[in-house]
Amino acid sequence: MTDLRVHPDRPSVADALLSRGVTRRTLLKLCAGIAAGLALPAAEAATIARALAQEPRPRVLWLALQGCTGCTESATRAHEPTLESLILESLSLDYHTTLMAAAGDAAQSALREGLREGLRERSYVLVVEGAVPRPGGVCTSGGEDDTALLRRAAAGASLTLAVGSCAAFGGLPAATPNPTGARGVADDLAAAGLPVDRLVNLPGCPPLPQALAGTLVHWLTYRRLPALDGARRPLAYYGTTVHQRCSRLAHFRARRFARSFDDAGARRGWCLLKLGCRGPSTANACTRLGWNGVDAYPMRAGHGCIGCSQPGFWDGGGLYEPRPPARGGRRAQRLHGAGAQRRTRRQSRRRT
Ligand code: FSX
Ligand code: SF4
Ligand code: F3S
Repeated sequence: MTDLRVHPDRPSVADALLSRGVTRRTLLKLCAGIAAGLALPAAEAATIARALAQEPRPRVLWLALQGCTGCTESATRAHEPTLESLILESLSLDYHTTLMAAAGDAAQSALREGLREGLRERSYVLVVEGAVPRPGGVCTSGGEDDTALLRRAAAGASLTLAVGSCAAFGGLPAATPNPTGARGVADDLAAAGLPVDRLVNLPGCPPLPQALAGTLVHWLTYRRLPALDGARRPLAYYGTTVHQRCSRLAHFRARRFARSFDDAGARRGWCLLKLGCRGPSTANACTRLGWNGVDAYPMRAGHGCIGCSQPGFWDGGGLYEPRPPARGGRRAQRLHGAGAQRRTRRQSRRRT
């Protein structure tokens, strides 16, 4: 039986959840859900529960660079919290410009303190939301150049999560003509000669909250990164395309395509490929895990996938025009086919 005692001096994620009224039964169910989301064997749910109960809450510094804050909104689900959002709220969120009560000097000193301690012990998780501008004061926080701040923060982090397509690949801020020289965190760190071996990309505009919570819990439990693809995305969440589990897949196979959003085919749930759907070239788990705690995703709501989690998202143009797979699309299909998903399971079994 997993020990979920409360540790008053050294609260764990489980302590924080229990003190918010989450029951032990719900917590164990959450661990089972996270293990499934991570494509781990079911028995790993108990290992995850133990880690959540025993490890102190990880300290998190969350930098908001060039983004729309949709990533934070989605992760915290402010109007109706999900279990994943509760996990995120139970972390020790030492710095987050949108969510923290402190402002001005108090906020900046929390950041400085977090960085000082982190650099000493490499004891915090850095979450980056939004694209990185070119260095030189394009964007500043508390008088410091945001790009310099990011590089300093990444140097002391035990894990860096680039959350959202902007942080992962540049996203909308990097769209032509890209006036701020925006790019993803990995590209910026590499350009500065800094290592990216502790970085995980979680693209999506916004990303699935399950991918963020699951990756954090994986790190908390095993103290290592989950299996990643060539774009540093966890294979567990980005190992298949959204097309492979789409509710309209049978129509795609039967070549039944809607030709407009209000024709008879659209009303019957036919495939949206001819209306611009990019599902076949988009690696993400929307159709496997669903949004907002239910089996919801764009194609279920009558709209094609716009490829929001792919590199180069936005510059692909005409969202409603049928077109060949996005840049990297074919490669993504190779990388993220069913074989990749099987590889993830095999690797996970080997490591656990
Ligand atoms: Fe980007 Fe996050 Fe899209 Fe917005 O800040 S991934 S624009 S949902 O919110 O960075
Ligand atoms: Fe694939 Fe899009 Fe058609 Fe769904 S609607 S089956 S994701 S092409
Ligand atoms: Fe984005 Fe496509 Fe999922 S648009 S939310 S990756 S279905």
